[in-house]
Amino acid sequence: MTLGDCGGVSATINEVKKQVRKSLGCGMSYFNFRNELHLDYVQYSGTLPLLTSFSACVWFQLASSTTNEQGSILSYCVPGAPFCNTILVWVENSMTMVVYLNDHQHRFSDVPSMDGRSHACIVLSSEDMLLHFYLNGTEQADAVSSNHSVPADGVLILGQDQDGSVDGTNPGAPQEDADRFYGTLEDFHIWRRALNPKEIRDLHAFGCTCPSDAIVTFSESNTIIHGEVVQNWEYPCHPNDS
Ligand SMILES: [Ca+2]
Repeated sequence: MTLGDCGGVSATINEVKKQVRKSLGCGMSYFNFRNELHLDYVQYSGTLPLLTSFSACVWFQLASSTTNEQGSILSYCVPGAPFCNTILVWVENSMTMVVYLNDHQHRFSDVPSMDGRSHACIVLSSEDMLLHFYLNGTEQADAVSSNHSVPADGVLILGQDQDGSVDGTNPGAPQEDADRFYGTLEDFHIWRRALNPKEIRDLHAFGCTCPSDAIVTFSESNTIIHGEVVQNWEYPCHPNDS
């Protein structure tokens, strides 16, 4: 077998893996935020509908840092909204995740360490009016959410917040290095409903199987890379192997 053949076989295997994964409902994406700069972030070019329930899930790994580990996993800015972090999922440190929803802060602290490769889901449910935080397949905490309506047509970004756009007139314009995410994000998805506990357990346990009705899945065609974020669209299936 020649080297060229090896490359061909490898490409075919990757294509098969891609197709298998797609058939299981899991688009694959991998982003490595290597720099601690506001210039590095990932933007979704698609649009989102009005959300009264949603689930946002991602695998993440914080890069080791001598200073701190804080940073924005995702932000969603609706033009005209005050402070323009209509949704913000923020790692404060390896034991604390903070979620802003319509500018209301929900703090989930004293959770098991998020130092290793971890799987997080933020679930807003219009049935119980709660915001739920799951880590590695298990619900850690919930919080009462007073405002359950997330407006449509915002700007979705991974790796930075958007409160640099104070009045929402310039969404998608991160400005602060301190708010960057430093590490890797894999397989980010949003569903327009509250996933049930078993679905989230399975997401964590079987990394390649996803409920097929996600409304946001990053792909090469809907992703705008800013700065030097490394992207990989053929990242292998990674179930709970950290
Ligand atoms: Ca900011």
